[in-house]
Amino acid sequence: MITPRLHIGDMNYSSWSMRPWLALRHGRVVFEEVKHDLPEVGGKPIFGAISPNARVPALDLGDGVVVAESLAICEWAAEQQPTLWPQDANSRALARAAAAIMHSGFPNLRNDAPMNIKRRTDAGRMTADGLNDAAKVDALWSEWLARFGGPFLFGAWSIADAMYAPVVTRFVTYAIPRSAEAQGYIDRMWAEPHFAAWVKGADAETRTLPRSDRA
Ligand SMILES: N[C@@H](CCC(=O)N[C@@H](CS)C(=O)NCC(=O)O)C(=O)O
Repeated sequence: MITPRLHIGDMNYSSWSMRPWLALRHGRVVFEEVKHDLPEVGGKPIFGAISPNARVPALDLGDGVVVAESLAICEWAAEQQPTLWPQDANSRALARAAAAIMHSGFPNLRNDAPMNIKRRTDAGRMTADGLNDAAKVDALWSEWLARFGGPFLFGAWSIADAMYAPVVTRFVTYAIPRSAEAQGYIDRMWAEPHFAAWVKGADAETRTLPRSDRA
């Protein structure tokens, strides 16, 4: 088997890339990382030569097998390292639902507050719908942390945390109001070594995307 190759976008901006990168790192999967510049103008996926959905992330397993979609790549990582999901079946089902809720949800938060790890601004630029999405995320985090006792959403770190990691950065970038429970979770995520390694990678980048930095 060749070493799996994960195609990602700029670490400062590519929220979908961050998720499987974290899952692979937490799963101790050896992989190569290939970074691509996200386009200046969004909305026109340009990575057709890399992935079937013309987007990053994509995981190239060799022999023409290219896995698209962040959640599918996370699931591949969990096949290599099953502890990436909770071991109890009911907890695992809830964690999978949490990951799916993030993958398909919170469009207003995503539109209003694109991931930009290095930026610090305020929530004044966000719409009421975007702030409402953020409040829903906060309520879900608080519910899961109370139910599973932390330190991460479902107890031990899981793919659910990978899926919400970019949202953690958005709360910080845009100074989004949050509960004490959410603040504790943000602090623990930020201190976690693989999350910190991604942030360090973002900090080292010099490229800027005006559509995110000036908006
Ligand atoms: N549903 C996809 C979304 C992937 C996605 O939208 N990726 C963005 C970068 S974060 C992208 O490739 N954009 C390409 C473009 O805008 O041309 C997933 O979960 O992986």
